[in-house]
Amino acid sequence: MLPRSGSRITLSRILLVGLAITLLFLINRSCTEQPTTLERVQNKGQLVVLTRNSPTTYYEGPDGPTGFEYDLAKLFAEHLGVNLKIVTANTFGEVIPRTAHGDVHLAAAGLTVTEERAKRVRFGPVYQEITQQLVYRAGKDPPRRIEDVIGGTLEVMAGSSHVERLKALKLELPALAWKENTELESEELLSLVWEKKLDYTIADSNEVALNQRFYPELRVAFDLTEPQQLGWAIPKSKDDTLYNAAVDFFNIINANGKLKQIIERHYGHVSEFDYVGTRKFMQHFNERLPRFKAMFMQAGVQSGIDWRLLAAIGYQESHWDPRAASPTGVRGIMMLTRTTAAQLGITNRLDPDISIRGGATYISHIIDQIPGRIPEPDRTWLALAAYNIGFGHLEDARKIAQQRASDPDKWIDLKENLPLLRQKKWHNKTRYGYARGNEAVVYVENIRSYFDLMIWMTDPRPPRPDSTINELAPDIPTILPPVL
Ligand code: BLG
Repeated sequence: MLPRSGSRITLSRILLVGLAITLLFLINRSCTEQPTTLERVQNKGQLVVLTRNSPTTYYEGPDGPTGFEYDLAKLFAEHLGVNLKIVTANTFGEVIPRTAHGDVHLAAAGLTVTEERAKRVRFGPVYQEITQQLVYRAGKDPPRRIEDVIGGTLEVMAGSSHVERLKALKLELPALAWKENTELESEELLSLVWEKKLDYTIADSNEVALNQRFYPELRVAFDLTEPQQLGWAIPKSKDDTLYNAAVDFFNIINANGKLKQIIERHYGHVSEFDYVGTRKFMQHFNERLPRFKAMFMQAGVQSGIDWRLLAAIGYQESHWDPRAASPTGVRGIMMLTRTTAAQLGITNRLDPDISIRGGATYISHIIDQIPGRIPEPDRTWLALAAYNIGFGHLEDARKIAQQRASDPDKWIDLKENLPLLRQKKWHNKTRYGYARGNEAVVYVENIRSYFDLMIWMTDPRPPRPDSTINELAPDIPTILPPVL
């Protein structure tokens, strides 16, 4: 008997083990049949990216949506062969929780990689280095150390890496106090400092640099951190597919120079800018431009060029002074040379309307001469350099670029090569010879900055929400419904 019951037990054991194996096999099969995150993105044809609406990330530009993070995310979507769907966070504090919750595929929002955040999300490759900066308004005693801000008002974005930094500083300096604003973006906090409604704020160096052009009296007291890195945040998961695709993508755009180009597009003209110049620009915008605005708009319609770009050229040329004249006989609001004026059939260069229309026609002719394969905005930056230095010299600089194995179709590369037209070693080999190529670079970079300012001053900006200050910002804001 015993042996028989023993064999029954063995049999049922075998059956059980067999059943378990079958079950495991089925579970495993159903697991492997689940599409990966990357497959889901590709099947749906859509990459959903969370960002912030700010000048360093994503905003509506003159030609549609733009911004550093937007351009980067758009390129990633193209790399994956899918469309980009942008979702904007209402508050900065939402970004990490919504990403961690898996509401979106990734967040590209100017996020500093921090230890705290890395506990909740997975960071992709880093792409930009920033420092956190303490900002005040000129006219106040500049704080020299963090202790100096005690007693003043200091406000930072809730949920930001700036809060993390302040918390660390507070361990050493218990009297340090600040308010965490759940409503306002960095840009808006910077504007409050500028409006003297706030003594100090903390912002990332890239944000400060961009905003100093709009709020020229903003000053950096000191850096609060060593250089930190920005990276995309990806929901944590065992599935590595999207993360790996992002790693591949950054390897590619690092190697082919695309990342450098996007950085140049958004920040290239910023560091050169002179803040006294911005102040003057704003004064002239109010006092001088109104007389010529309709003329620029009309010329814009006729030439198909954004009137604000034409106004930016006019400002760089003459500070909107219709009687401007150079010692070599270049004249008028758009500073046409005698030869250019003759080519355009213009006899009175001092008439602002005639000068503006002439300048607009001339620049649109140059844009048409730039090889068709060169896309915007480089096309316009190259044309502007030619407006100033002459098409022949621009071509010379492009040939030099080619000889030096840099790209003659990219403004970022021409910026390096135009100044060589001053050096004998280079210009004696060119067709048109010596030219002040370095001035043409400053010329174009200034126009880029004036154009940004024109857009900023003329676009109706969304009303700023009331400064709702939350002393104890909740760590995790309410999770919004997922958008995936
Ligand atoms: C530009 C002309 C180009 C010309 C270059 O000079 O003027 N642009 C216009 O007239 C709009 O046509 O190119 S060329 O035709 O191929 O020779 C080079 O000659 C004007 C520049 C010169 C500059 N501002 C527009 O940017 C200027 O005012 N220079 C003053 C020099 S100085 O202070 O008198 O020495």
